[in-house]
Amino acid sequence: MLYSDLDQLYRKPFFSLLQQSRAVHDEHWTDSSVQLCTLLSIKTGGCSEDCSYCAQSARYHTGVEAERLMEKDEIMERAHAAQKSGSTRFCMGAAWRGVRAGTKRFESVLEIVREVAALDMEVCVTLGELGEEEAGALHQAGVTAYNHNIDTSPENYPNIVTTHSFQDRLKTIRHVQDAGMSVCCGGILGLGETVEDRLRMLEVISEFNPPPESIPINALMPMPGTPLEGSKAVDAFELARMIAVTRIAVPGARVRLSAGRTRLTDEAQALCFFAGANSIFYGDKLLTAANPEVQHDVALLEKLDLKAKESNRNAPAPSLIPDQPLSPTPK
Ligand code: SAM
Ligand code: DTB
Ligand code: SF4
Repeated sequence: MLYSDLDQLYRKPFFSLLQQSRAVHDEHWTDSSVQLCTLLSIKTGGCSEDCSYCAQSARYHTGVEAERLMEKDEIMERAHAAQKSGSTRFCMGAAWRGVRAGTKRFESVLEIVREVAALDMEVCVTLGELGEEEAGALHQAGVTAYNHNIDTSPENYPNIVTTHSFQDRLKTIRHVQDAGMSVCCGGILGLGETVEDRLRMLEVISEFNPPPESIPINALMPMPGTPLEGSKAVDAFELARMIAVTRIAVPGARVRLSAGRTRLTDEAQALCFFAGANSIFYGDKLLTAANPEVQHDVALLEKLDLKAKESNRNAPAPSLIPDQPLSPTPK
């Protein structure tokens, strides 16, 4: 969707915007289900990159220690536990700039993916930059979706990260699409960006062809020791507005109310679900930061008459929209 259209939507009176996004939501999503995704940091800290929001960058003194890749047995224990608690998607994150085929580390990840995939959960990984070969191998091993966020507008990106570029992010996303995996791509609110930046970010994501399967909207968790530790909390109404515009711009995507829910009231979360959010991270921890307790989320979903989405490993990735250019474009 064009920036001017997104801007027009964003500036609508709050209730008209929510009414419109709710109508779009009801048209595309008939079963009021919420996707429950459990995150696990399989390789924590010590990252070479300088993303200024991230507790795992080696450049900042955040108290997060650099760890080795977690053992497969421990990961499987966590995956079983996630499944038992009702989660249907298991998302493994690694604090790496990227991965390379032929390395021991990549081979270990492929082995882990094969085992998790056998549990019949949707498998998502977020490992940083990928080339064509790595994307194909991950797909082959059983990854259903790859998370790679663009985080903010192309214009603001260099203010947030200097060790890789916005174009690098788009290239990886292209490789994920070419390999036939679903793309999970979103961003963060609260990095000091303008509303224009937020909508530019959404303009880029909403023009992806094939479209993203899921769009995580994170509210910054200000991590001690990072350059953004003192950032102001994201306003819940601005968050709901952004979710509503995202729902209208990409009706078929799961819009995930992601990091930052511990700082939202139940009522604010309900507003975000009404606006069109239909996915959450579920489990007491994100990667290094806190998330609401499972019991609390179960009770909240029950109060709102929302049910958990079933796992569907066999759902195809979103298809190309005919007569529209590929996006991101091949480089
Ligand atoms: N290293 C990989 C990468 O950068 O793509 C994967 C892990 S990285 C932690 C995944 C995403 O988590 C980031 O792109 C960002 O959107 C989100 N994230 C990281 N730290 C955050 C924070 N403090 N608050 C909110 N979101 C955060
Ligand atoms: C996404 O968009 N948010 C998740 C997931 N994708 C990998 C990560 C949130 C991280 C929050 C900060 C932390 O736990 O360190
Ligand atoms: Fe590394 Fe990812 Fe954190 Fe950036 S967001 S510092 S690439 S783990």
